[in-house]
Amino acid sequence: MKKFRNAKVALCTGILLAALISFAALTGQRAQAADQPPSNAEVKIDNFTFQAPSVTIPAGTQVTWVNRDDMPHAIASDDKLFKSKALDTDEKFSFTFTTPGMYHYFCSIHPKMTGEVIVK
Ligand SMILES: [Cu+2]
Repeated sequence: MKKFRNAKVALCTGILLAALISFAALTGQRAQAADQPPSNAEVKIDNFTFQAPSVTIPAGTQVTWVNRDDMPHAIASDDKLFKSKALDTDEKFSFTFTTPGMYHYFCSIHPKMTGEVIVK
């Protein structure tokens, strides 16, 4: 009987702990969201060019490339930080830049197409 009660107490403590942890996690997420609103930037690929060819963003920004051409294109960074598959018309590829620096990239199908992302 005593054993049973101990198990019950342990179960209750466990549930309480789990609830506390999820509450803390939720509160933490909300605080972070308030401090850093999600920022996004878009680079269109049209007529064999990246528009704009140079974008300047704060660290933590997600850049999304959208292929508006009727030809497939693929995004690859010079330093192999990111690489997309071949994007067909209207397909997208996203990458979040967390570290300040200059990031050069090109189209791996048409290497003459180049662009850069400057992260502040
Ligand atoms: Cu291309």
